[in-house]
Amino acid sequence: MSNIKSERKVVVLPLVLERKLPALPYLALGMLTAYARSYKDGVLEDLYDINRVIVAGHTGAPLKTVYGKVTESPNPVCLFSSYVWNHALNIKAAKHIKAISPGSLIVFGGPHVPKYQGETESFLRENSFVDVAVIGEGELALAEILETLAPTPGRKRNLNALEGVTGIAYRSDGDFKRTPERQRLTDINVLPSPYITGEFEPWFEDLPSTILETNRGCPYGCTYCDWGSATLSKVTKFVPERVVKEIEYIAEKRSETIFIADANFGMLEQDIEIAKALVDARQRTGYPLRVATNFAKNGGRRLMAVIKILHEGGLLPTGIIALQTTDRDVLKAIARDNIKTEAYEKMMTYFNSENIPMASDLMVGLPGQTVDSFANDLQFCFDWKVAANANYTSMMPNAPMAEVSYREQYQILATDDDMVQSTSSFSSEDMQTMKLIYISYLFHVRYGVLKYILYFLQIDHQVPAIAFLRRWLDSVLSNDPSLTISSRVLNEVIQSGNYRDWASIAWSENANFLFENPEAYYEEIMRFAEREYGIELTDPVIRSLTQAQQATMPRAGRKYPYEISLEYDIVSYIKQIKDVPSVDGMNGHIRHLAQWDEGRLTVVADAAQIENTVFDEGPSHADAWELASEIRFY
Ligand code: B12
Ligand code: SF4
Repeated sequence: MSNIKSERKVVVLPLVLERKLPALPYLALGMLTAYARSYKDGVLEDLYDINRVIVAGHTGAPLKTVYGKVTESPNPVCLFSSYVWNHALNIKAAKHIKAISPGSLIVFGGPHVPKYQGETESFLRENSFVDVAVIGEGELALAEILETLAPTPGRKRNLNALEGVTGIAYRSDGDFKRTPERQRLTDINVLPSPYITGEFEPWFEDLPSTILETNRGCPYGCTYCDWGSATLSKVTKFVPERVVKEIEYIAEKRSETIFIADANFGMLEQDIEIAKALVDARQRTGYPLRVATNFAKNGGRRLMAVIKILHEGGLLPTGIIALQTTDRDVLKAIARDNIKTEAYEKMMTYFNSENIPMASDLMVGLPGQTVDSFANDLQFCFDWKVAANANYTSMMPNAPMAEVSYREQYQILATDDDMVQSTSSFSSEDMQTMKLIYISYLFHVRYGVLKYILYFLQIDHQVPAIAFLRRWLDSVLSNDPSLTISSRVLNEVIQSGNYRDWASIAWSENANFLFENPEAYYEEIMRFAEREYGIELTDPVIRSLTQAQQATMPRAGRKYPYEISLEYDIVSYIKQIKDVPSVDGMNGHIRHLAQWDEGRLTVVADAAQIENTVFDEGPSHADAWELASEIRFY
């Protein structure tokens, strides 16, 4: 039956479906289609019409356009790349596609496709419209799938033919088949760059952020990590010439942020060359504006060089340290005890000497964790002047943490949306307490509402900041009558936002009572400190702290630059803190606030920050609620 229909190539549709996201999970699909085109000198292009990556949803074409493409192509191959944030959307769309095009071949891949024995089968059983699930690295697997299922005139696709393709699971005669595990590529340079080959060409311009892959693999094997087969493995690298070309392409397309996908950027010698290429691109084209990545965890020479190059080139406003926790028992439980906290300390000391503000990721909900260990992690970040950014632990399907034996060992219970709720070391009530401590930290330290007062209390009066916040929380929760403003702060500002899952806080006019008169709150806080810790603060000290602290907060109607005179020179006082990598134990080596002469403080702000005191952004590593001044250090 050699009619027109049989001569038509089968259409391959790589679909990126998105809601309202700052970035798109597009890179994987581009890697797949670029390789499929080049496979065996283009043999697949004779058989298939491989589309460029299609974006649909919020910023792309409406979903119905995609569905239209599906129905106008006989038996298309639809590719879905699944991550935790788009999996549900992919599933919904795939189900619809199968309904309107029963002859379509639905192929799922990506880190959210479960790899564990039994789980992959359940995934296929629950989602009867998925034909093939690819586990792990996908380029070769997809090319082989397409080759094996090459359209034959007059014959229906026969999935049984897929038994020779490793690393997949598929539906076969009403049952499921799983083929042996696929070994990762030893030389990833056989993979063409999807940027250079134009896989994203129709829409790739002015993207807020772009992903750059310079190597694959990670020598560590943290149990919560869902990087599937890439962890605990040898690192394979792309040659720098290729990466440099990609950087040039991305910069020409004016992408603001380049997110380097490596697990440990700064670990390899070639990373220095890549960092220089990024700075060079910025100088020539004005882009990217910044670089974000997971830095190497060894604190080594190459890492320092990379940080210096990126920072001096204006690309690294904040150094990010993937701390997660400093607790030895927790590190052991999550198999991360081969990453030493001392190496982080080395890194932070370096960041400090280069004057680069620091942020760190922490995790809430790890096995082995307790309320105290989490509080210690926050205290560690406070001491090292690092803005802590806590993420709640979720059970990613391919993380070692999802294995039944591990879950049993640590008695891990998760919510319906896979967020860890309790383990053998903490109860679900403890989890709520950790969230509350974190969100109080976020408001008072990260956003700066009490930041300088807390540093002062810790350094001049040995009141550890996180212990103070915990005592404040306990007292407010037990209705301490002296904490009337604090009670409103906790109930009407801190707890009013959506802090349940993603540790975010936002406020609007509901916080006016506080920001119209922060002085009253500071007075209450300092009286509370005096009473609880038996310390005495003089009026000039209270006045200097209050004035400096409130000056760094936005205030509606104020003119900038805003300059104030202070009874004590707080700028010189804080400079001492700025100069040391960690404030831990600096009490004996500091000139206390009350020992300084008079001083001045100048605060600057842009127009947007002076309009009101509403804060409606979720936290990121570089959020900036506190205004810029000589005292700000993160
Ligand atoms: C860039 C990145 C981000 C960026 C942008 C993400 C985006 N929207 O594109 C940002 C910083 C926003 C981000 C945020 C988060 N991320 Co992230 N991120 C990454 C990172 C570093 C790179 C992703 C990438 O493009 N890799 C390169 C591609 C080529 O590799 P790949 O994705 O693995 O794809 C290969 C295979 O999986 C397979 N494959 C993939 N799709 C398909 C499809 C088909 C049809 C086939 C056949 C094969 C296939 O073949 C590909 C090529 O070999 C990965 C880690 C990593 N290096 O992969 C984490 C990763 C994807 N992120 C992860 C997580 C958990 C998050 C967060 C939830 C973290 C947090 N706690 O806040 C957030 C949530 C984001 C959100 N929007 O809600 C997890 C995802 C786990 C999961 N099950 O989905 C990863 C794997 C990290 C990890 N180690 O756990 N992330
Ligand atoms: S969390 Fe980071 S260091 Fe740990 S295994 Fe995953 S990629 Fe590697």
